[in-house]
Order: sequence, then C-alpha cells, then structure tokens
Amino acid sequence: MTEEELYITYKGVYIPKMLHPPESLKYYEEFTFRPDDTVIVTYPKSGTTWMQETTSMIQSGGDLTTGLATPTFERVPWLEMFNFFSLNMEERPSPRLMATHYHYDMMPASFLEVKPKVIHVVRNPRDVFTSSYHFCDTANFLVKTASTGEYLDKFLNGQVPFGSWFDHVKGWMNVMEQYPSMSISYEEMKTDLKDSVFRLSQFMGTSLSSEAIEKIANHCEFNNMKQNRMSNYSEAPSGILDPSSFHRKGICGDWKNLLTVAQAEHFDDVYKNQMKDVKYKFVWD
Ligand code: PPS
Repeated sequence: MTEEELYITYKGVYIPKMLHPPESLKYYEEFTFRPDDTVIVTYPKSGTTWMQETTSMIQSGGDLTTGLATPTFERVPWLEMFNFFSLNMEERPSPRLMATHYHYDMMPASFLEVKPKVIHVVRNPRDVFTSSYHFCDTANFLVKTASTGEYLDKFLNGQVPFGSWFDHVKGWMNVMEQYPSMSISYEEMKTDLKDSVFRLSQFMGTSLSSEAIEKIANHCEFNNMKQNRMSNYSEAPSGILDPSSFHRKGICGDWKNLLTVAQAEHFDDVYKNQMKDVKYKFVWD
C-alpha cells in the first residue's frame, strides 16, 4: 500500500492512520499533564519500548509483577496511540509515565504550560534507519520498503512516519533546559544497563537497592524482553505487527550490514550538514 493510503500528514509529518485516528489525536491535543508526569520522548526505533519497560520497573521499585502481567504499552501508554483514551489516565495516581514520538513543536498546550519531566532517548540515526527499514516489512500500518536506497532518501528527507530524525532530535535538544529533563542514548543503555537504571532512578526520584537495580537490568535485557509476552507486543491487536520480529537484533552498529559504502558516505554528508550547528557531541559522533 502507498503513503497516501496508510499515512496522514499531521502538524507537518506523516503518521500512520491505523494507529493514530483523529479522535486519539484530539484527545492528546486536549490532554491535561501534571507537573510530576514523566514523558518519554523518542524518534521511532530509538529504544522507546526499552525505556517504557525500564522506567515502569523503576517506578515499581524492582517488583516485576506488573512487568510480567500487563503489557508495557498499557503501563506506559503512548500519548498519540489509538488506545490512549481508554487507559484511564485521568484516574491514574501520580507520578504517571507516558511516551510520545511527537516533535517538540507538535506538543499540546498543557505540556508547554505544565512542563512535566522529560526523558529524551536518542540513538545513532544510522541504526534508527536500519531498525526502521526492517520494521516496515513486519508492520501492516507502514508502507513496505522498495529498496534500501529509496528508503534512505525518504528517511533523510523526513518522508517517513514522524518526519525527519534531524528535526526531531534538534527540536527536543533545543528545549531540554526548559524542562526537568534527562537525555540518554540507546548506546549508553547497551554499554551499561545497570548504570543507566541507576541514573534513571535518580532522575525519577526513586531510591533503588543494588539488588533491585540488578533485577530491573536483567528483566530489561534484550532477550528477556523479547521472550516476555508483555513487552514483545504479543498483546498488541492481532495482525498489526509481527511480535516475533519486533525485538529484532537489539545491537549497535547494524547499519554496517545494510548500507553500502556509498550510502554510508551519503548519510555522513547529510548528517554533517544537518547537524553543523549542534554543539552537543553524541556518543556516535
Ligand atoms: S518503536 O516501534 O518506535 O516503538 O520502536 P522502539 O521501541 O523505539 O525501538 C525498537 C528497537 O529497540 C530495540 N530494543 C532493544 N534493544 C536492546 N535492548 C532491549 N531490551 C530492547 N528492546 C527493544 C528493538 O530490537 C529495535 O531495534 P532493532 O535494531 O530493530 O533490533
């Protein structure tokens, strides 16, 4: 199916129609945030699900019961998702956890006013591209990719769901100081998940014993999340994606197995140009 059939343009970016019907977008538009909400902000395929599971387990103090009983996407809902308004967010006690793929300039009025906590997860865009390229073939709400080269052009031009990685990351980086916020990379989580859990728990104001940190890191390790029906999308509405392939490889640097030398050089050129005014050095720079 084509982009016209599967996507709508909302606030300047493509979003998959099947996941984000107009009534969900309106509900998000009018949603009331609380100052102690924590909002996980990610460009797609940057480690959203991993962060949803990790923060949920931190909030439960390392008690894995809900992590083995309730789907991740219900414990830490996506604000723009079709099921958001059915998850009783208004009745949930504080502090609430939620996630979004929105760019900063798409965020609703209440978010800008209330300034809740933000956890911004970033990942090497080459690996984001690679993960996204493979995901397109396993999710029926996305347009199937024709070739790597064609999809690369679309990705670099922002003609993919949630638009340009560059605009998304720069937009959020620019405002992080205005919010109680923490930035963390997928790569840092891969390098040392226990340390990442510790830092996240400090940001969230949750004190954890070293045993709890160990337990959470183990629960959130790639293979364990892949096996867990609550975090591997086995509980997603049937047919929308293939749960066996959501947790695909979970590694850093897989782009080297996908991009040709010429494509990687082209990526570097676009990256350098797009990021030339960004002072911040990412772990992959
Ligand atoms: S989505 O569709 O936007 O919500 O995808 P998202 O969750 O942001 O990213 C999916 C990629 O994250 C990988 N993943 C993990 N990596 C390491 N450890 C853990 N626990 C983990 N959980 C998810 C997942 O495998 C996707 O990356 P790729 O490179 O495709 O494997």
